[in-house]
Parts: sequence; C-alpha cells; structure tokens
Amino acid sequence: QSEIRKKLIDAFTKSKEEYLSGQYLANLIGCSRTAVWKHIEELRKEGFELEAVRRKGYRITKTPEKVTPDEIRLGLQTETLGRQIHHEESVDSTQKIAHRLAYEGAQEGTVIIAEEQLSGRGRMDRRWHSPKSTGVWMSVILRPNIPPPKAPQLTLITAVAVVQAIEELTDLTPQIKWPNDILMNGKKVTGILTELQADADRIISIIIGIGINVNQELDDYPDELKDIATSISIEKGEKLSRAELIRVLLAKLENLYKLYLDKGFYPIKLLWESYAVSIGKNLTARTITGSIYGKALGITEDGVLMIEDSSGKVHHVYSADIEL
Ligand code: BT5
Repeated sequence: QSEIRKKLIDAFTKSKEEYLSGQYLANLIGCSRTAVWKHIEELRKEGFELEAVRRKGYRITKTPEKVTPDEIRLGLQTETLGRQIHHEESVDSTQKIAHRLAYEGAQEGTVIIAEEQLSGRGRMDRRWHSPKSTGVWMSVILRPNIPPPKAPQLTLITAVAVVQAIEELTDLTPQIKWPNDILMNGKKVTGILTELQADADRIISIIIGIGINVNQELDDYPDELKDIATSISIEKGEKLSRAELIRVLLAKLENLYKLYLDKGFYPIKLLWESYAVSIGKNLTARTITGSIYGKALGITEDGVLMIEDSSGKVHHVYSADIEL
C-alpha cells in the first residue's frame, strides 16, 4: 500500500502542474483505473486536495496541514535523508522511537516525525514542549564512520542546516548559540539533541533530535517559556508550511553531512562561525564540574568551545549551558 502511495506521490512531484491520466497512473502502479481512484480517495482522506478533470486526469491542488510522509515526499530533493519516514500522531519522544528503530537496523537517513510529543526531551532529561501540529518534532538516524568523540560535531552541522533552511524560506536571520540552540531576537526557536549508540571505538548510530517551533502563538507556551521561547510564525507574522520546512531542512542537512564526510569539519566550522551569536562575547558556561566566565574565542577544529578567562587562560568546553 505505502509503496504504491510513494509511486503516486513521486509521479505527482514530477508532473507538478500537469494532469496525470488515470490510465497513466494505472500503468505506473500496475493496477486498474478503479484501484487508482481508490488510492486518490485515500490521499483525499489524508487531507490532499486533488482536482480531477475528464479526459485529462488528476493533479494535486492543495497539500494537508499535517506533516504526512506523502506530503514530505512531494518534492523532496534528497538521496538518503527522509527516504524512510515514520510519521506518528502522538508519541512520548521521537528520540525513543528512533533509538529502537536504529537498534533494529533502520537504514541511514530514516526520519521519525510526530505531530505531538507527550514527553519531548532536551539535554540532561529536561523537557521539550512539543504541542500538537505546530512544530517540527523530528529525529534523524545517521550512521557516519567517525570516532565517537566527534559525534557532537553533528549538533553543529544540524544547527547550520536549520539556519540555512529558515533563511531560505523566510527573511529571518536566526543565530546559533553554542552548542545546540538557535535563537531569534534572543529567544529560542530550535533545540537540537544529539544522542549516540556506540561501542568504545565505533559509532553504531547517531540520533539527531530536532525541535523547531514553527506555528505556535505566544499563548501556546506555558508561562515559564513565554520569555525565552519564540516561533517562526511569531517572528515572521505568518504561518509556514512544516512539510516544506522539513523538506528544505533535510536537503540542507544532507548536503552539509556529505560535505563533512568528504572534507571534514573545517568547512562546517566556517559556516557555523558565520551564524554564531556568542563569539567575541563575555559569557558564563555552566558545566557539570563548575562554571567558567570569560570571553568566547570561537570553536576549535573539533567544534569545542574556547573561553578565555580574565587571567588569560583558555578553557576548552565540551558540553555546557551558556548564559550570555
Ligand atoms: C534542547 O535541549 O534544546 C534539545 C531539544 C530537542 C527536542 C527534539 S524534538 C524531537 C526530538 N525528540 C525529543 O524528545 N527531543 C528532540 P536543552 O538545551 O536541554 O534545552 C531544554 C530547555 O529548553 C528546557 O529546559 C526549556 O527551558 C527550554 N524549552 C523547552 N521546550 C521549548 C520549546 N518548545 N521552545 C523553546 N525552548 C524550550
């Protein structure tokens, strides 16, 4: 069933505004025209609007509000990322599902998307507020052949991809706060959570969790987030298609990931620095072993944050919360 649906969607992606005849679609998927009609009805139930014109055929005129796999595939420009999509209505956390699927052998690029998360997670078991059908709550499974200590670089790669995607679709200019926040007007619009399945010397999979606030209004946030969180629609003043954002994001992420596997972290570092908010500023880094106050010098070739304290000593920070 879903294979046939994929074929239909691919065909409509290629045909764009053109009509596809019932006979053409029947030949394509190897079934009768009545069966084609049934599949078209299924797409309508998912929220697609299709125009059917006699002697011409079908074309898609409107895609659904929900982020369904079919809608994401409609126009997806990637080779691996998002070629397998699991879409769920309501889950605890997409990370949890991704861990299970990765363990069961899911292929690289598999994506898990939920309309709503009941216990979305941040780092260190903090909560990630993920209300229904307003944001992108997504996990991506990657299987890079890199040593485990390099895994945090994937957080920085993803941050660059998110900024590029938002910049492509809006005239907003998001900034990255090391390591995993994306801010607009000083408020958090995106959080990234990179988790690992690894042996001591080998990565089995990296699970990148991405939470993007897209269409929330200020009232959708609980009080404790109202001053620190924002969404693309709050900043832009209008709603954005989540499916389109996901498509563009997956394409950007795939490009950067390929660049990284091919050329290493250096080109990513340059891009990352061009979007970073914290470099050259005084800040406090709260780590599990204590706080460091000083000026952020930048990141190392490995993506580690360097802070110079008042005595001139340079600290390397691998993981922390940053206060600007
Ligand atoms: C993060 O953690 O920023 C990582 C968030 C990752 C979420 C994605 S959604 C898909 C996938 N599935 C999951 O279960 N998680 C990932 P951290 O840096 O620890 O920031 C967490 C803090 O951000 C919280 O303590 C709140 O202060 C704040 N916060 C929570 N929800 C927020 C939201 N929707 N928007 C902005 N800030 C939020």
